[in-house]
Order: sequence, then C-alpha cells, then structure tokens
Amino acid sequence: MAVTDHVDLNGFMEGVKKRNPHQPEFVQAVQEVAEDIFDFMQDKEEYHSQQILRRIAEPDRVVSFRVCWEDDAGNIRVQRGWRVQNNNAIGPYKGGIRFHPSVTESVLKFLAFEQTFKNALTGLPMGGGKGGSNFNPKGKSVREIMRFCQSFMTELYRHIGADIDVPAGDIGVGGREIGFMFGQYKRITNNFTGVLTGKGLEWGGSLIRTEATGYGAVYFLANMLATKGETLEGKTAVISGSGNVATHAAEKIVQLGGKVLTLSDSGGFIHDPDGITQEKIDWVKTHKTHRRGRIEEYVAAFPRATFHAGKTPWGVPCDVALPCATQNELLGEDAKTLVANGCRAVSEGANMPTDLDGVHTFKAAKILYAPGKASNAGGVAVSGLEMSQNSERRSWKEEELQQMLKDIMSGIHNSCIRYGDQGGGYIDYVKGANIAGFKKVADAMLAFGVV
Ligand code: NDP
Ligand code: 2IT
Repeated sequence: MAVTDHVDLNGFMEGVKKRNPHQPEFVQAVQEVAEDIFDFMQDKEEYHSQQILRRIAEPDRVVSFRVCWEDDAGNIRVQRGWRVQNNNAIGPYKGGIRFHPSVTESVLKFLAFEQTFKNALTGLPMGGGKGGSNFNPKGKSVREIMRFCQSFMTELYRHIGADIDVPAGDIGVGGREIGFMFGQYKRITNNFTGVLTGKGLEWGGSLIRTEATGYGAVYFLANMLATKGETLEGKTAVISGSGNVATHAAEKIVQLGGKVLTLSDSGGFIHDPDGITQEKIDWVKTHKTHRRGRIEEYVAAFPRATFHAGKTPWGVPCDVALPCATQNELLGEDAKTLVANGCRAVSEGANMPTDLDGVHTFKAAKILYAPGKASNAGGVAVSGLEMSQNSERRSWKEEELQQMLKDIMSGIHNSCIRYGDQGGGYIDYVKGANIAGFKKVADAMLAFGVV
C-alpha cells in the first residue's frame, strides 16, 4: 500500500509545517494550493503514489550566500543572498530577484513555489525559481546599489545560466539593477547570453516587458468582467502600491476607460477623488522611480487628493480592486469591507497579496477573484518571450508582443475556466489556476520517474 494512502490535506499540511518551521509565508502558499489539489487528486492515484505535490513543495535546492559590500562611508556591510530553485520540470528555473529588508528564506520559498504554477500557466517552457536579499535599497546611493548588485552577482553567477536559471526583477529590482547585475555576469563569464530578463532595449531586452505585469493584470480583469458581459468603462478602481506593477495597472485601467482612485506605498495610501489620470501616473512614475520619492508627496502636487498614513486603501468604495504591492497586504477584514462596499472583481498584481482568510472571503462571496499566479503572469510571460528573442538573436515588434501578451492572458483565463467552473455562473479562479498549473508540472514529473 502506498505511503500516502492515509494522508489527507491536514496530515499533509502538518508535515509541511513540521519540515518548514518559522516559514509562515511558505506554509501559507502551499496550503492555498493544497486545498484545491487534494480535491483534484482524489481519483488520481498516480499523483498520490508518486508523491507529486510533496515533491513540488520541496525546492530542488536553496542556495544561500553572504554578500559583502562597502558603503559610501567606507563601512563593510554584510547581507544575505538566496536563490531558490523550486522546480525545473518544464523548463529552466525562472523568476525574479527581490531586494527588500523583509526578504527571508520563507518569503523566497513561497515566491518560487508560486512561480512554478504561474510559469506553467503561461504555456511557455519555464520552471519556477526566485531569489533576492534582505538588502534595503532605500536611501542608498547609485554607487552603493551598483556595488551591492556586483557583489550579489559575483556569487549568483555560478548558479544561473540561459538554459539553467534565468532571474529577472521584482520588488526593489528594476532596469537599473538588472543592468548592474548583467554587466557583472558578463564581466565574470565573458559570455553575452540571455541569462537575465528585464534587460534594457539596447542590450537584449524586450519591448513591453516593463509594462507587461500591470497591463496583463488588467487584461485578466477585463476577461473576468467579460464573463458577466461587463467592461472597465466607467468603473472605479482601487490600487495598492506605486511601483512597476501598480503604475502600469493604473495606466491600462485609464486606457480602458476606468477611473483609478488610489495608489500607495509602505507609508500609506493616497486617495484622489478626481481620478489618477495618465498625466498623474507619469508624475508618480518619475517621482517614485527616478526621484525615489514617497507617495505622500502626491498631495502637494495634486491638492484635491488626501494622504492616509499607515493605512491600506481597501476601505475606499470601488467596483474593482488590484493589490499590487506585496504579500499579505489585504487581510480577511479588508476582503469583507471590499465585498460589503460592492467591489465586484479583484485582480492580484502582487504575489499572494491576499491572506488565506481574505481568499476564503472572496470565494464565499463568489465575486470575480483572480489569484496572482494567474493574473500577474504577464510579466514572466514577456520575460519568456524575451528569452525566445535572445535565443533567436532578434527583437520582435511591439504590436506582435502586445498581441502575444493579450493571447497569453486569455489563454490563462481559459485554463482557469476549464478547471474552475463551478456551475451557476461562478468560476473559482483560484482552483482553476492551481489545478491547471499543477497538472502541467505534475505530468512532466511523472514522465521523468523518481528524480
Ligand atoms: P516595485 O519595487 O516596483 O514596487 C513595490 C511597491 O510596493 C512600492 O510601492 C512599495 O512601496 C510597495 N511595497 C513593497 N513592500 C511593501 C510592504 N512591505 N508594505 C507596503 N508596501 C510595500 O515592485 P513591483 O511593482 O515590481 O512588485 C510589486 C508586486 O508585484 C510584488 O508582489 C511582486 O512580487 C509582484 N510582481 C512583480 C512582477 C514584475 O514584473 N515586476 C511580476 C509579477 C508579480 P515602497 O516604495 O514604500 O517600498
Ligand atoms: O513574480 C514574478 O512573476 C516576477 N517578478 C517576474 C519574474 C520574471 O522572471 O520575469
């Protein structure tokens, strides 16, 4: 008799908790997937006997390393760096690098686990990985950031490669940091190769990669609304964050006729009752990215807006909501408030922004709710297209890429319907995404035997 025959969801999760002490984010991400997968696997003995979920929930490897660098005052600083290579059953490990003081092994393991399903959903051949450091880029000079990125890559380079593991950006890592890391990789290996994505257009980057995550999250939202015969025209949107994903989500909402009411950062949120127009979004992009400013300064530039220190924006009544900042930024109570205020659709731009309570609240209310692994997959999808262009040594045209992004997001939406349609007009997108992502990876793993 197979060892797993008597293991139910609770027994499985007890094991995950025991093996991963003090890793709450990782346990949370596994729980959210396992809740759907156990149900799906009920009559699929092979997945049980081959311990597929147990294997996906154990990263192929976690590399941890010291990153030493010298600050502008001549002090020697020591940070920790990681690369979590979760699963490469369907392609090279692929996933971003995050620089933020809240980065821990648990956070990167949850992100690499989620990435495995997300990348499978795109339909492109990419496995799941994630990396980063507890380095805090805030308040650092450009020279300090460069020295840190170089030191980080001096260790990371031996673990990555265009056919092995291809990192990209995430929180605190944008085009500038990718440039510093790519430069150092090239210098150490003497190899100009598509080892990172999110590169500059002059040196192998792809058009629309910068916009892809935010735009993709709004395309997914539009797909969900279309199942109810609705569009974004005239709808009010509440968005959290003010970085890459949030500003591009806002931009696409505005392009599709919606009205964006809020943006935020770790200091609080701004509420602009007149709507955050393209001109204002451009101001935010310049202010946050180039001037490294705080969102609270928005109210000085646009005085009809208000700033709410230390608060998240979920109390502002809206038709649609897009959490685009970080994990666990939308809690059970926030989900209840959104639903009570009439919010009809939630599309996650961030990874795991909604806690388990919130997920259960949205599911129970049967609103249109897309988990990040489905709705924010546009970024990594265009990263996958950047890899293809690098392999081909060509650059594709913007219109082609825009169409491919739209098609990929529609494809993910269809996969969610295929496995998440609960009848009666309700689609459980969480379930659909989990099962569709799992099935592809699981079937590849079955083909490889016990490895
Ligand atoms: P950025 O660094 O560009 O922006 C991050 C934004 O989130 C900033 O406004 C930041 O505020 C805010 N934020 C970060 N940490 C916290 C926190 N602990 N509490 C409150 N606010 C916080 O990152 P991205 O826009 O790239 O990433 C945002 C989310 O989207 C992340 O969850 C990321 O994993 C996810 N994602 C990103 C993709 C990409 O292509 N970039 C692809 C798919 C998902 P502050 O300035 O105060 O730090
Ligand atoms: O969470 C994510 O999907 C990303 N940060 C993008 C990863 C990538 O490889 O482009």
